[in-house]
Amino acid sequence: MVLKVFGFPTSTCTRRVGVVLEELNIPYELIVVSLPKNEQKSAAFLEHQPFGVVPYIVDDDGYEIYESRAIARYLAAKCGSSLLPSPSDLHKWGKFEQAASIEQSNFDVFAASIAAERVFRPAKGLTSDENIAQRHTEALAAKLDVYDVILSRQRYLAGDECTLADLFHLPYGAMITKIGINLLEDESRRPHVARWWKDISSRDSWQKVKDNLPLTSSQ
Ligand SMILES: N[C@@H](CCC(=O)N[C@@H](CS)C(=O)NCC(=O)O)C(=O)O
Repeated sequence: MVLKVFGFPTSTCTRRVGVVLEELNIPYELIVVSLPKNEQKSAAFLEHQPFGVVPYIVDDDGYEIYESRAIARYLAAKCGSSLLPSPSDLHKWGKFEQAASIEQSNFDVFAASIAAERVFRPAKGLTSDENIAQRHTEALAAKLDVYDVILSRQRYLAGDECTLADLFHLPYGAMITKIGINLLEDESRRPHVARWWKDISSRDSWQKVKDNLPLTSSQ
């Protein structure tokens, strides 16, 4: 049985899993759960993901897991990939966990909120709060100033090797960039962030899933 991803092709969290599947060359099939039709709130879906959000995966041996970052860690651990340092290399693993935590506390919280106000709410015909979008854009800019200092000393967020912590930024980073928020590509203000963003966003894995997750993998 091929690994199945239950998600939505353009969903940021589904593509967070997609980019990791592509990095690891794991064949997969996308089973579309329609967000516009609210299928993620159906009783059948809630049996697998009780919070009613995509994605979850069913691995080739029937094992199920949800939460995009947990799925990514599970898959990288299964493959023994260097994208996830092993706890046996304690110092490297610690820096990876630090970087993964930085992404959730200092990036995702703001970028997801900007996307909610500027992309998701308008798409659903809901009014958005421009003050929140503005405030969170300013907050994210300040956090990325700190990223620039970190990335002036090392190539990636956890050290000199790319890890899942870098890849976790791709879906929301690409979304805010696409709507014209020039925080990641501004070479004059944040040259090291711009170098890092260009590096991770040009990876083949991301190029394959950046617009949507295909129904089946290309391997
Ligand atoms: N922390 C979860 C978040 C999942 C999530 O928020 N998924 C969104 C799509 S990116 C969703 O299903 N939204 C529909 C809804 O909230 O009903 C993860 O990373 O998997």
